[in-house]
Amino acid sequence: MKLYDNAHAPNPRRVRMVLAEKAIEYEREILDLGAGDNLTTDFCSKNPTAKVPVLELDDGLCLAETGAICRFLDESYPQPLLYGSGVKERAKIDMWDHRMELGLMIYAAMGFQHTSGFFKDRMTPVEAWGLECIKNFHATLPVLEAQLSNNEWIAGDEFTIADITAVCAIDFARVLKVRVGDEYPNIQRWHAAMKQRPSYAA
Ligand SMILES: N[C@@H](CCC(=O)N[C@@H](CS)C(=O)NCC(=O)O)C(=O)O
Repeated sequence: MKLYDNAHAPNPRRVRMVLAEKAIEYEREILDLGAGDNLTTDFCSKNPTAKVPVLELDDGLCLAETGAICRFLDESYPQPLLYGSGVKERAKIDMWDHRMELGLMIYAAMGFQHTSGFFKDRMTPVEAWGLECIKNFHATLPVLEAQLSNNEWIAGDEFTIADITAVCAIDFARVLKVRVGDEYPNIQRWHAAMKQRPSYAA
């Protein structure tokens, strides 16, 4: 399988971390997003929304949307299981993964796109919206802090996909000068644990 990737973007990193957790071998093609490598006809035939990541399987099927790719990998390579087992556990993991995606990842991405102008050749940045997104990102941190004050990992006792989604969003938010300060000791404790995992370097 082949991953269409970018080293700085947070969503492809989620997929790389899942691949690393499961020790899956894959080919990698790095796209320069600033130069518009993702806007070519060839790449858009793999993903009509012109975004990375895309995972191209050996039979030619191209999967896009990070959550769909990660779930596909989890079901195809269940060791270690990142989306849980059993109806309730899976729902709880999904709930936290969605909270991390909607409350951190999307706001970090929108904050970046609308305040940096990095993609102004292909979108209209609205700075006020970008600043609002950064505010909303900050508003999710107390929710995460409370959860981690009672749980080792975001969805409970086990490391899951929600931890991967959250760490990719939080690390990416550094570009917005967002730091997880001392008012969030449990997020700091969790982040230090994330750094210990070999997949963190993916
Ligand atoms: N909903 C998509 C979002 C993917 C996405 O926003 N990818 C960004 C990098 S993290 C991208 O390719 N941006 C290039 C562009 O907007 O031109 C997913 O979950 O995979």
